[in-house]
Amino acid sequence: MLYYNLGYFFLFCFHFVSPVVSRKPSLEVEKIELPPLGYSLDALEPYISKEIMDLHYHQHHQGYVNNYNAALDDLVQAQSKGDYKSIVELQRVIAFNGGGHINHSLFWKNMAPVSEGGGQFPDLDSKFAKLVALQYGGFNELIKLTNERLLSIQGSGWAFIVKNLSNGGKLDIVTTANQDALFKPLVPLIAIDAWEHSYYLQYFNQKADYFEAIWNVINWKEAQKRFDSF
Ligand code: MN3
Repeated sequence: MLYYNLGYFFLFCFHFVSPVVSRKPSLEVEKIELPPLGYSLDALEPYISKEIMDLHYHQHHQGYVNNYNAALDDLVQAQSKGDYKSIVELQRVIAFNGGGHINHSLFWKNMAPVSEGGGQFPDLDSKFAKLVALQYGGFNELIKLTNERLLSIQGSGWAFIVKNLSNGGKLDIVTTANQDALFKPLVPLIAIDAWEHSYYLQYFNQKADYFEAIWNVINWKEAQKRFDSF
């Protein structure tokens, strides 16, 4: 009789204890969204066509957002099953699509229509402009060097003008492959997309022309703001 009662007692306890020891996922995941563009799709013409902007923003960037969010859901599932191979694989998917989201979010913000200051260099008395002058001789020289780095990218990638916090806040030009994003101590001030999808519809195989043209719509004010805030 005693064993009978103890059995029920343990069953009773297990009922309350079991949720605590279960392997149900408890990860809270934050989904990402396509950020607002801040200007109309044709606002960067004639330098970047409306068709490119439409495809690039609504299809490519939205695709990175969707893939990232879907991979997060899959990651929760993989964790609940203890499926470590899927966990490792999904981290690659998350890094690629999350990097795409980070890079494109910066890219849209560091461009502006000509009517809203696109292509205008910052005030030459600003700290940012003085450092550009000191390190490179001026903005046109910095652009020339950045374009050389852009042309050196094989396959898909990005070029960035960065503030390097580990080097006393000096400027540098950095390239990455695929959708690799930058993290501290490198603070990207300007990101230029060198993927074919960013120019091919308009410039075809003449990517040097795209790299020349894009500086007409670079938002140097945004770059200066980022420079001053880090
Ligand atoms: Mn792109």
